[in-house]
Formats: sequence, C-alpha cells, structure tokens
Amino acid sequence: MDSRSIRGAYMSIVVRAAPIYLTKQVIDINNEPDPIKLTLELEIINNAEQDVYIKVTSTKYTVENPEQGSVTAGGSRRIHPTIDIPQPASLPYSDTIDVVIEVYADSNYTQKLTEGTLEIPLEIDNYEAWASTTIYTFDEGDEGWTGYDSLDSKSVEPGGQSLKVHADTSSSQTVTKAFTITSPEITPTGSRMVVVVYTKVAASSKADNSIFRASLRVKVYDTVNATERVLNEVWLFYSKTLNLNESEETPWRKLMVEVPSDMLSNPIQIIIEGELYLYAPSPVVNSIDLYIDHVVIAQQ
Ligand SMILES: [Ca+2]
Repeated sequence: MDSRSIRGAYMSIVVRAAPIYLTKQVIDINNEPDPIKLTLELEIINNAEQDVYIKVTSTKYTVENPEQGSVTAGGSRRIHPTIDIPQPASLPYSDTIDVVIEVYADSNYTQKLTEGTLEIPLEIDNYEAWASTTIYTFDEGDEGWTGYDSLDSKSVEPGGQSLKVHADTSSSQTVTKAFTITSPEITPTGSRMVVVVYTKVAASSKADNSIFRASLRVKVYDTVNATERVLNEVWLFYSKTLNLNESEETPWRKLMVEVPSDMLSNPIQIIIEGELYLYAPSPVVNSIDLYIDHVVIAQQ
C-alpha cells in the first residue's frame, strides 16, 4: 500500500501514517457517539535488531487500546489505536491530537527504548450542514457511480440501498479482487471540500482457518489534468481469521477526508478503490462483501 508519509523515526523504528495525517483529520459529527471514537491507522516499521513492543498514548485524549503488541525485528505491522474525543460543546472545533508512540523492549511495557509524537491536526464539524452539500444515498439507484458489482439492501438509511463489491472462493484457494468505484464528475464550488464515505465489510467462512482481508483507499482525480491523489487508506479487515460456519460483519465506518485546496480548480471525481482477499484452506465457498453508502460531498 501507498503509505508515504514518514512522520517520525526513532532510532531505527519508523512510523508511517496514512497520507491524510499529513494535512488534517476531519470528523463529521453526524452519527458519532459521545465520546467520538477516532481509529487511526499507523504502520510501524522495525529496522532494529530486536523485537519491540508499541504503546500508544496521548496527553490530551484517552487511547482505548494503548498496548498494541509486538513488531518483530526487521518486520512491520499496522496498528489501529482508537482515540476517544469528547463531543465538543460548539462547532466547528479545532485541536491538534498528540499521538505518542512509545517503544518498549518488553511485553510488560516497562523498559522504554524511545518515544516520539505525531501531531495530527483535527477539525470536527457538521459537514452535512454546509451550504453546498450533496449526499449520495444510492437508495434510488447508483446516481452515476460506476465500478461496483450490485446494489444491496444494506443501507445507512433504513429501507435503502448501498453499492456492493463481492468476491468468493470456489475451487481456487486464494482469490484477490481489486475494485475501483468512481463518482460522477463533481464541480468544486468553493475553497473547501470534505468527503465522507460510509463503508462496511462482511465475511462468511465455510472452513476452519480461513483468512479475509479488505483494504480501501479514497482518491481525488482531476478530470482536466488527469492527475490524482490518495487522500486516505485503511484496512477494514487487516487479516481476519474465521472458522467453519463463522461470519462477521463490521458496523458502518466513516472515512472522512478533506480534498486539498489545490485540487479544487477543475471538475474532480472521487475514486474509492481497494482490494478484497480471501483464502480458503479447502475448496469451499468463502465470501466477502464490501459496501459503500451515504457519500457526502460537502463544500463551502
Ligand atoms: Ca443508502
């Protein structure tokens, strides 16, 4: 995956964050609980000659799952710390989250080797209430979006629909399916554009020790210059193992990104691309479905 932003190097430990954290993390307040739960995706690359253990803390906010486990010598692993942010009293709300990456030599987190801090700018607002906002619900059809497999009755809006991408195994034990879902052309109307995408994934296993992965990237494409930029990338299933007759469906998750202002000169398209991966240890029909719904294009 394209994880380009190196935000800190601690001895020979490198932390890479998704591209969005280079700029700003936007959070749309709609459907958020209190506290808001912000899950980050960070890649820890351990170039040291010893295994290390990673703990994630913050001086400002509570990290729900601070102890993130080991990263082997010479290896890398993606971690997903969740940060609790109390609902602000008024909107818009701006702050900077300090994400402290602590590196330990032991699994009891007592021998600290080093630490470093990622500063992630944050803005919380009701983007759906911005003056110029389009919401694609897909409840009446695909609304000009392409690249999905079918419309499905799972929906953020009760009784509505979403876009679905499907993959399954049959005789082959490993299946990898890439997909690219593209919006209709969108004309920028102001100086800011925030994009919110609701997504979920569901997997079903017909054999013990089946493995599922699902990754997703949000990109913006300049239709005049034919250039594109990755705005965010996440794993919905990082490496999910299910056994015979087990299934799992995530809740709806929100991907929230701001389109950089220098990409707002020409008509753009939002591209949601990703990869589904399945492994079945025997020739059975394992399946995985990824859903896209309630895409908000907020402008002001
Ligand atoms: Ca819908």
